[in-house]
Amino acid sequence: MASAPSTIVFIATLIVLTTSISSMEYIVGDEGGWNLKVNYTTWAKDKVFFVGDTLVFNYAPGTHNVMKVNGTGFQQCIVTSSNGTLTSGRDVISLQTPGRKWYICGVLKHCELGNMKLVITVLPQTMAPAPSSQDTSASTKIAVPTIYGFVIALFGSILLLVV
Ligand SMILES: *[C@@H]1O[C@H](CO)[C@@H](O)[C@H](O)[C@H]1NC(C)=O
Ligand SMILES: *[C@@H]1O[C@H](CO)[C@@H](O)[C@H](O)[C@H]1NC(C)=O
Ligand SMILES: *[C@@H]1O[C@H](CO)[C@@H](O)[C@H](O)[C@H]1NC(C)=O
Ligand SMILES: [Cu+2]
Repeated sequence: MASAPSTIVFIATLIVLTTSISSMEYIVGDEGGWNLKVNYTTWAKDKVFFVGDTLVFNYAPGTHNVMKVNGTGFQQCIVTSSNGTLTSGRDVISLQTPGRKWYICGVLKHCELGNMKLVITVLPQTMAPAPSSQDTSASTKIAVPTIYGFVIALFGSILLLVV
């Protein structure tokens, strides 16, 4: 009888710990992978990325690649030297710093004509609101307080159980 509440507290604590510590692995484009005909604006729209998360780009090796570029390179689809280009077909990118990140496919005109380009905003690992920046999208502004509120709510329910 007495063990039931403590079990719930234990599970709730585990949930809190895993939601704040665990990192997410995102398959870019989901089943569509890194390919032509996938809208990566739509794919990224409702996702919130944090430092420690990883991106996985899946594609048939040789058909595409992954290049990290800056904002200008993203806008204008500038294909730079092959240094730093990922070509394995299962390219894993660890998001290690907060801020805007831009990726394009450097094969032929896939970026310009096929829209093979991905831009995301990576938030700091702490649940604190992101530092003010002009290009923080509306969805991240909403999503951060939501996660924050979720964690607060969990802590609240633990307190209720303990008392
Ligand atoms: C991708 O989807 C967005 C809306 O999520 C839309 O604004 C944009 O035009 C689409 N891009 C293409 C190339 O269809
Ligand atoms: C963006 O990258 C290009 C190379 O692709 C470089 O020439 C340019 O100076 C960079 N711009 C900024 C603002 O870093
Ligand atoms: C970058 O490319 C040059 C030649 O294009 C090569 O000599 C150099 O080793 C490459 N650097 C890395 C880190 O791959
Ligand atoms: Cu491509």
